Amino acid sequence: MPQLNDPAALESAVRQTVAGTTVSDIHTHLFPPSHGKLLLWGIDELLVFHYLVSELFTVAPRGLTYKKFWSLSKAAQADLVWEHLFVRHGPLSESTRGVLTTLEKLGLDSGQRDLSGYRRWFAAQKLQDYLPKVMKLANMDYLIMTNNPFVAEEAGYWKAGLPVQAYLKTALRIDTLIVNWPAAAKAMKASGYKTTPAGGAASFAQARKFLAEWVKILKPVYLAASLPPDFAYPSPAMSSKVMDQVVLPTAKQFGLPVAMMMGVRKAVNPALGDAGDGVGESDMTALQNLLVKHPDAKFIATLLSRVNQHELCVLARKFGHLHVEGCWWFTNMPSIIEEMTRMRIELLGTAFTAQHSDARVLEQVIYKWAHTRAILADILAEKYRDLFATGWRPTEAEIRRDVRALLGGSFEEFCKK
Ligand code: FIX
Ligand code: ZN
Repeated sequence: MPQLNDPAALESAVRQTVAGTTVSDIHTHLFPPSHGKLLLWGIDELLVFHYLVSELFTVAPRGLTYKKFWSLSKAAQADLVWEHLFVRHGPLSESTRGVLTTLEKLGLDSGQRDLSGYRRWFAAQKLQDYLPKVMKLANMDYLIMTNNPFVAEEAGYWKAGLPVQAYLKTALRIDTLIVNWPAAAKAMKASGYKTTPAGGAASFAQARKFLAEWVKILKPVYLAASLPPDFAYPSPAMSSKVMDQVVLPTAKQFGLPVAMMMGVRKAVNPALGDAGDGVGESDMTALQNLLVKHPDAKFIATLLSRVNQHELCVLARKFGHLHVEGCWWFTNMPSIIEEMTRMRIELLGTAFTAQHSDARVLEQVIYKWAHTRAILADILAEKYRDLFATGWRPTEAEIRRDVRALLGGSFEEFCKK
């Protein structure tokens, strides 16, 4: 493959490659269509996505209490979001713009502002054809779900052994086990495991048995847990014991990475429901200590606070068994994606995963990837321009290799390590 010797040809190759490279979406909250209402899709779900609910309450009239809002039908909630965040105020936020990008990519004219027309269009979609259509629009080869055995409804669907598309992969979500052992012990006991709220060797052995059962059912790509900013390791807390005696032995036994999603302040405003979580700067020594103590494990990390991002990159330079991924949640905003992605390329080259969608509603993968691709294209055009200035001449194949690395390739290499 010839080297690219002309800056303009180089830039166009970079932009075309970012636009055309298949993405593997390694963190979502989507579900198989066979798991019923768990899979959220359609315009009303897009409008009542919890990011937009919290934004609604930044402008809603005082008379709209949380209680009143939650008593409304989903369509009535969506009407309020549309009225206040799109009609009465410019849809300039990332979440409002995302809904409009999604409509545009689906071939609907957001300029018409025709919510009832959009509703009719979505109502006419048949999920078995629509799901692959959305995957294709986002140019995704597979996505990884979030599968929580401590949510009875989810567990029930998995135990029923319903059909699941091969391109819907799983992640075994174990927050409860780590941050709320008594609740986890109670739930496992209800499933027949001899676990006690006090924990201890026998209980932890039963919890390992529980996880092994779910590894067999889900065949997960990784184990995952979101953790509070003050998660400490090692510590006298039960969470530290569970990491050492349940989570890490299971991860090593099955060769599964442990995804540490750090920095969530759960339910800072409980009245907002899923929209009520906040963010806090994490103590990164917890992750550092895990890396030092468990060189034979693999850790994936995404941090919720913008403040932690530089330290995370430096940690990933020190430990090859740490893989940095995604601009998570409150960092999944263009200005922060730009800053984080530049920093990560400058510190880690292509040895990280640039993004995940974190989609809770199916069609969000369309806008989240469209928006990220636009940012990534600008950054990489500049980075390859800088490379060109050194006299280095990349080939188109090398550009394809590097872009794919950032969009799932490095993650797959890391998982195979
Ligand atoms: O813990 C998580 O996986 C978070 O991404 C979610 O809890 C959060 O509500 C979300 O969907 C953010 O985008
Ligand atoms: Zn998530």
